[in-house]
Amino acid sequence: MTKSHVPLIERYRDHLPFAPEDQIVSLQEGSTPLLLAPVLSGMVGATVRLKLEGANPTGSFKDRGMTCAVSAAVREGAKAVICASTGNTAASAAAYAARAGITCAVIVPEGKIAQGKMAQTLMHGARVISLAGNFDQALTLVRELTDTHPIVLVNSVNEFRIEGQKTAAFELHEDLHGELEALYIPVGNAGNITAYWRGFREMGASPRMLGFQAEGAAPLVLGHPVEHPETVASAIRIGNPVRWEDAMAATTESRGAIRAVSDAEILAAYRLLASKEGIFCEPASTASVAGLLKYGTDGASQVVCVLTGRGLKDPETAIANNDGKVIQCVAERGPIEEAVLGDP
Ligand code: AN7
Repeated sequence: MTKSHVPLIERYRDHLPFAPEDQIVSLQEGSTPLLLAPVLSGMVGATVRLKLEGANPTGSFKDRGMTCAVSAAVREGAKAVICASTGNTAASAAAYAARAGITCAVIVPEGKIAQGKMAQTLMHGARVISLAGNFDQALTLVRELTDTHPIVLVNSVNEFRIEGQKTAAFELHEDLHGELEALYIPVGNAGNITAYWRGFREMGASPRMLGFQAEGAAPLVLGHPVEHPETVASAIRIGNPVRWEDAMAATTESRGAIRAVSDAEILAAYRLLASKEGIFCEPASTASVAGLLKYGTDGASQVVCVLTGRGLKDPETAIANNDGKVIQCVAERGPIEEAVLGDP
């Protein structure tokens, strides 16, 4: 098997809390591409690479943690898992639960999760509860529920999630032979930045951890929870991150920072990546690139932006933020010629 065909837990078993005899639930996640970004590199004067986490089986980085969380749940004999989610955790939990043959419930903020994620979650057969409230309220409620019912919580408060997610740092460390100087990463609930830092530390590496929140949902930048978070990047519309302390420790220890980018900057990076680098990822992912373009590299020459989820997750935002017009045409030679070759 090539390494891309090895389940993440098998590839990194020495670093993960699973024994060889443990049955694992895998969709062959991890081992994602690391792609050079020539246009971005030219713009910032450094070698910029993109970690394409949307290449995971359900289209986001969540699968790394979910293979571990669901495998551990099954090992404990669990029959059900639950999460609160802005969409990607729900899609991933639903897929891994389906694969494991256990049930899954997800609580999502009403009207605030992208269509692709909703489609996935429903197709995998999860019970979807649309909450008249935001992500932070949903998470508080599932935590209460799992305190009193035998359902395993698979949000990133679950340590197995962080353990699985840290493998992305292992891959970067291997692929770049330890030369990475700075990591640009979107931050919502702050599980991912926590996990990368843990992974780098286990490899003896310490690149600067540069996290980016959307301006309207930037509690870690403001230093206090945001009661009504708002951003076009629905995946990171989170006002009170669970991994608050861990994220602050990661940035302090690595001499990094958590900073804010505006929705306009997120959308500009979203269009730039798709139209100039050929990479279509969802808006939350492009917070990392928006941060790179806004704040620069501060002297680092080898940097990586983590692109956490695919563009197809959120078709509505793509269609709504596009000036490329669709040209209507009758089925005749002359009008077609004009439509294809005429002035735009
Ligand atoms: C594409 O799915 O929180 O800082 O419930 O989907 O580890 O939370 C998603 C988060 C970045 C932020 N990019 O990661 C959820 C959820 C994408 C995401 C984040 C999310 P964390």
